[in-house]
Amino acid sequence: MDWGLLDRYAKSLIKEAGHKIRVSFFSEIEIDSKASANDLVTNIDRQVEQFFIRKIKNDYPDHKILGEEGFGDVVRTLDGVVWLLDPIDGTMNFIHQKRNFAISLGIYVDGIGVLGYIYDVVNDELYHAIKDGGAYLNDERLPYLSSIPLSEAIIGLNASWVAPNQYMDHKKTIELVQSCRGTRSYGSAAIELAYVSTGRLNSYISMRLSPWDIAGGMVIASEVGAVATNLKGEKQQLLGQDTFIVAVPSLHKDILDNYISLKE
Ligand code: 2AM
Ligand code: CA
Repeated sequence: MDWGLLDRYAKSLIKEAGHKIRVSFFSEIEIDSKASANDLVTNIDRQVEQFFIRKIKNDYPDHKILGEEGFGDVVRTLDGVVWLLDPIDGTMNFIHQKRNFAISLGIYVDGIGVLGYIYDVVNDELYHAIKDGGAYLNDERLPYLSSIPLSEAIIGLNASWVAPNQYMDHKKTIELVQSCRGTRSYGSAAIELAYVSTGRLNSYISMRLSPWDIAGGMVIASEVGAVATNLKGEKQQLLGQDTFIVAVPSLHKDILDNYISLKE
């Protein structure tokens, strides 16, 4: 496989999809809800996913595609080449704010992340990485992250995890909030992974993410020295929903050891 060629191909699809999304701002967007009233999807999420799938099926017919909106393949294993795609990560932001959303894409080979992309469409900022080849914002190489104590760290965290919730002891999360320098919540896992990779955030934590939310960002984060696992400290399975944390190793360990208590 010519990874450089596949990288250029993936970038060209992402840029074209980003253009389609920007154009969509000039027409009315159709909004539906999925599993719950606040789990939103639009005709644009669907159209962009279908655009990727049409192209990839034509140009790389033996690749599999796991897409959030379900137009891709039924993917039960990560054997072979698998594209993990979220056409719009942060759909609620897309609808309400027209910013703070991204196209999120990871290309995995036999379960290993080889290419990763996060495209902040509105700011025309493309984060990408090739395994063992470094991470980039547009064409600028992102520096390796330095370690940082929790007392100086800014953590990406949704307020839902500080309120009583079904996944974790929220009193520990309150302690985390009180022990770090500050918290932020952007509403797009992909954007938050990009921010951790550039050092704008030092960690990002979520109780419930899907493979397409994080697959691309994990390749990027790994190239700048961050570790991404679930909140038990285990490797992400990337075949179903899971908890999630990304941070440089010392901060990752401190948060998991001292501030996370999962409910069984
Ligand atoms: P989405 O916009 O593609 O749905 C918001 O906090 C982040 O969590 C976004 O990346 C969002 O992705 C994701 N998210 C929201 N609801 C989710 C759910 N029910 N399961 C998994 N991920 C979800
Ligand atoms: Ca989405």
